[in-house]
Amino acid sequence: MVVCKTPRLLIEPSLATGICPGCGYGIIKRLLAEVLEELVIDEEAIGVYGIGCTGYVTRHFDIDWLWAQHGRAPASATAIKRLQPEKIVITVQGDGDLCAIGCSEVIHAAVRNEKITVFFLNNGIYGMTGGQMAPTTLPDQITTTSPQGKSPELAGMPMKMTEMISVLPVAYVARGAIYNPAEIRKTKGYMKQALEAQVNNEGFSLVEILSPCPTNWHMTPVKAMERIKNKVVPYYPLGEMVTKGGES
Ligand SMILES: Cc1ncc(C[n+]2csc(CCOP(=O)(O)OP(=O)(O)O)c2C)c(N)n1
Ligand SMILES: [Mg+2]
Repeated sequence: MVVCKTPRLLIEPSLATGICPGCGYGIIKRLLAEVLEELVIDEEAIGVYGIGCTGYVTRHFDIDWLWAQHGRAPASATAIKRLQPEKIVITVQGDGDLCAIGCSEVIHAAVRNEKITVFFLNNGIYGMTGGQMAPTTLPDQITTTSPQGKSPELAGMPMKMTEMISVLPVAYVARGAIYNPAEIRKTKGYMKQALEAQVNNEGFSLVEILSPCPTNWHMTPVKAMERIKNKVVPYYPLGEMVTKGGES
């Protein structure tokens, strides 16, 4: 018999998650709780989160959380980690938060090789505010601010923040997805490695996770998962980009 224990950190009643049906953030939340507990760092963890639906990841998640305005989570996390180096400091940020409105903060935290771990939840859209175009929106994707489809000529190609960070002197960088059990398992492995980099004092780590937003993509949850595999991954390839401070 497989025993599937709910992580101790997740204390919410099942109906109070806040997320839409089929949103990937529930899976990511579960993975985050599992990795913190499996690495036995759940007592030391402090989280900083941005504006947007990523806030739902923190709901009834039993660690201390600080809410930072758009994109400023890496700056706040820097302060917390420098003041309390024994803590494990993470950020949970959306693509609008991390790539658009607060774009510079994550880059400079990476340039400084701060010993923090960034979890970058990329659903290719401003989820919470009703599905506006983000720098991560794919060409031709219809959003509320690109009703004819995103024009690369006017708005650029999808921004590859994770690749940009991977050329900096950082400890660990990877991109995962959660569209099937095998990818969920791999993503969990990346999250673990990123946190281990911080435990071992190696420096900055980041894991981007491609996540579905069926509500704003106007798709069923199943179709949204298929879209990630067939449409999003070709732009955003999966895998590790930096391990052990650039040895990969
Ligand atoms: C300083 C500030 N600017 C803008 C907003 C409006 N706002 C709230 S959530 C959001 C979009 C967030 O998108 P993303 O980071 O991708 O998160 P998601 O909801 O998709 O998880 C915006 C623009 C705000 N709340 N605060
Ligand atoms: Mg988003």
